[in-house]
Amino acid sequence: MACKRGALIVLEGVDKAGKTTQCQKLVQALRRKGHPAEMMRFPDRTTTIGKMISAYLENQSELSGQTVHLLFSANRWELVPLIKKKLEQGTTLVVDRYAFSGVAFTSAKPGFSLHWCKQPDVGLPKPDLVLFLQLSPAEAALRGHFGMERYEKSSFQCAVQQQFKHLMEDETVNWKVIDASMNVEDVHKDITEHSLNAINIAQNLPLGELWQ
Ligand code: FDM
Repeated sequence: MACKRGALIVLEGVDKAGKTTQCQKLVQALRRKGHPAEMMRFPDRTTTIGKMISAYLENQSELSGQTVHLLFSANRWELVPLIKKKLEQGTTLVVDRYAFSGVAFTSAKPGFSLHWCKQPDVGLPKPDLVLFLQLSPAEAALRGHFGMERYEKSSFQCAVQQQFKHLMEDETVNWKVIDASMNVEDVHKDITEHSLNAINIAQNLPLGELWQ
């Protein structure tokens, strides 16, 4: 008998919300409970496309908004065969950022519609659960200064937060909003509960396609 598939779980949120820490803690907790789990992150800066994205983010290269948007999307598409293989083998994937960051960040730039931004990612493996770590810009600012990368400015992050709000109106995606202002352990507990539930449901369902 074929094994039950793993779940595709995505963590999204603005900078400083604690996504990376929570992804790592979730993978460890799932493994302890006997669920094979692995972490992935986007952008994946290790591939050729990822290196172009990384140079852009570090202000070492200039690309048009359209170009970098398509590179971010291509960086996801190049990993789709691996994502599908892992899920089919029964491994749950915990993903730090996905197409939602792609759309929220580009559509926060002047002249980019949500509709245009979504198109390149239509048909990607659809997450079984998207956890949005909610943190107000004021609380994010209390967690320290932004780094030196291109998008790490509070005015831009506010615009990104607005775009995430629009994306969360889409009920075809299983969004769960998590209050990221709680302490690390309470956030972790919430996230783990939602994830275990999603793993249970996903094992009996086929993997969906995003935004179609
Ligand atoms: N980002 C991330 C995008 O603009 N589009 C995308 O598709 C993705 C996945 O890249 F500012 C932005 C979000 C962030 C930057 O992300 C790098 P990390 O998580 O800081 O590496």
